Amino acid sequence: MVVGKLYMLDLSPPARAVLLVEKALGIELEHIIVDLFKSEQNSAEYKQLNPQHTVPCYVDEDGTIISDSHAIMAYLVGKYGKNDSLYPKDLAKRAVVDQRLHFESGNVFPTLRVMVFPMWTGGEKCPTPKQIETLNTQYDFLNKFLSGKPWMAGNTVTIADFSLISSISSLLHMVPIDSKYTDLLAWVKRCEQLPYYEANGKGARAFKEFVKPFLIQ
Ligand SMILES: N[C@@H](CCC(=O)N[C@@H](CS)C(=O)NCC(=O)O)C(=O)O
Repeated sequence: MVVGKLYMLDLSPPARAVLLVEKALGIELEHIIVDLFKSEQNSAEYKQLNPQHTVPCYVDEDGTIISDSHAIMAYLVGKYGKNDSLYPKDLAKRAVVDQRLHFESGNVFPTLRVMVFPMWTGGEKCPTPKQIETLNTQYDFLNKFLSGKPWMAGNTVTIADFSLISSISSLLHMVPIDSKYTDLLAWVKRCEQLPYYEANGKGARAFKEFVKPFLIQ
């Protein structure tokens, strides 16, 4: 049974994070493609749903409208999860997940956006030395967040992993992860082995092809 509508595009990392939650929860969402190449996100109709004109945006069966992947993921787990393991109710555990989510939202995704937006709109090449430096600092933080644990917030997979793998599996095609970040590289492989990983994998491969012509060799 379809429980809501997801406005999305496979190429978009935050949209893919929600696709991972959909599969992990075993729910079904109606996928409505918003073609960013045709600027469909700027239509009056879409801006009515999401004035920020970004994907993903979610419309629940009860009419609730939510934009921003992090908010959508938390909502879906709260409403449709059989338990709270993907987004724990325990305050201390939740705070760790939230910190990782905010790190994605405030640090990692903006790094991706700064590289992709000029490429998208003006055909600019990337990554610049500064962008490489910024991203390596973020890889370093993520490696430290893991510090030997299997998942970003500890021993259990959470929505923090879905959020971060959606952007990291895209960024690593622009700035490869150095072999010294062993925990981070092992985490990427672990994510790829999730039974529902293809929800992100398909779009991540499309992203790789999209950025290829714009990479500074
Ligand atoms: N923090 C937001 C980022 C959403 C976002 O910026 N999406 C991009 C695609 S990856 C977009 O829709 N850009 C179109 C625009 O800004 O007009 C989220 O997690 O949902």
